[in-house]
Amino acid sequence: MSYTPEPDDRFTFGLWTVGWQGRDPFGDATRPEQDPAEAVRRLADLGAYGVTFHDDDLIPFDADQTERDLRVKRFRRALDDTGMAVPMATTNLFTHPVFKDGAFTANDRDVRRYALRKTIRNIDLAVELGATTYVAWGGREGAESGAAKDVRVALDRLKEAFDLLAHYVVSRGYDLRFAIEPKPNEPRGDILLPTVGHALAFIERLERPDLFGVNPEVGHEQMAGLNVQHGIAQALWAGKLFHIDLNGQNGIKFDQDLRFGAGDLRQAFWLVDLLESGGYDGPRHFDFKPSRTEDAEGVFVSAEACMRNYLILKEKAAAFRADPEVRDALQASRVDQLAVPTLGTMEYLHHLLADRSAYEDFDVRAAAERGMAYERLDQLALEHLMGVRGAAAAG
Ligand SMILES: [Mn+2]
Repeated sequence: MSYTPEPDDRFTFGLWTVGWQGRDPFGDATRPEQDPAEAVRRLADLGAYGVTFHDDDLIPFDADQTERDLRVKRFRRALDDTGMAVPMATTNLFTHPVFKDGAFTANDRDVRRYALRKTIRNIDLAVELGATTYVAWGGREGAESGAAKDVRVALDRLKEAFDLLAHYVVSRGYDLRFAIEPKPNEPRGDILLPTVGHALAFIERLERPDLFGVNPEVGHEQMAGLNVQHGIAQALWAGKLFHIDLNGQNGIKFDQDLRFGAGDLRQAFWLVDLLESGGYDGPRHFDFKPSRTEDAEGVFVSAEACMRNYLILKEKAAAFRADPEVRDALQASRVDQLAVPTLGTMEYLHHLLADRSAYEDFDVRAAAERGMAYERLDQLALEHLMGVRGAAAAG
């Protein structure tokens, strides 16, 4: 296998990823500004399927209508020339100082009204360009101190904003769903809806929960010390994995946004295994920051590596699943037995209560003595990942 991406692999990149100039809290930009149309062409050459954007990635915040039209036209021409898609778009509600206390949950009401209008304006453009998913990352929706934000009231305002946006999309007849992106902190000290679990619970309180899912980011879950595979499995289980942000992170520290495959490689392996077998059919979207040590060419080396690493892990996961020894190990660990309902068909609670073999006559000691044989199973996975097994199984 050559690990060369093709549009059918559905790899997408945010314009802000390869376009990141390397500005961080301690240093200036290390790379020149990038033309979005050029980014589209370069990514298409590498075999990507599409790009995604924040309004401000494409059109400068203070552009007038003429400049706006010109920029959109240039971008659209690049899309048409390359056949690249725009499956998702989002709003920048965090860079401009007006959003320093948040957007939909800013204490200032006029800021909240402005944020809604800015979002709706970009929803129109997103739909025009063919997007069917609209991501909402509330990086500034949070606080640094306890008295600054009444969180219950802030959640009322967040619900109000999402209910209004859903109403807008339905009233315009748009084929567009929202994907809420959780993050525990950064840039705010603490951000609202910090994990996939918080977001899933919030969605059920909205007027149109069917229009809302999640956009988990690998690194954001790992910043909270969580198992990203577990979070994404629960989103899939809830039918809410509308989109995904793939990148890399090394444990609980600042948001590293490493290329996919860097950081926690074992979690990346299990994540690809899950995405490829768990019924996710959306884009494989990369949201990373090419290290600011790289020049304009290094950015695309990094982008290409994201796709390559995904394809390598996809092959490794398939080889793991096809390995006869793994199948034996899975059986020895009784992994298949978890799929058997705990009560039989036509068995009810009163049967369980009357079943002496379930309790009175149950050999607790013997059951406690059974080993689960997970170490052998996990070692097989690790050996596939390390490349010392699997050539035969894959070939
Ligand atoms: Mn991130």
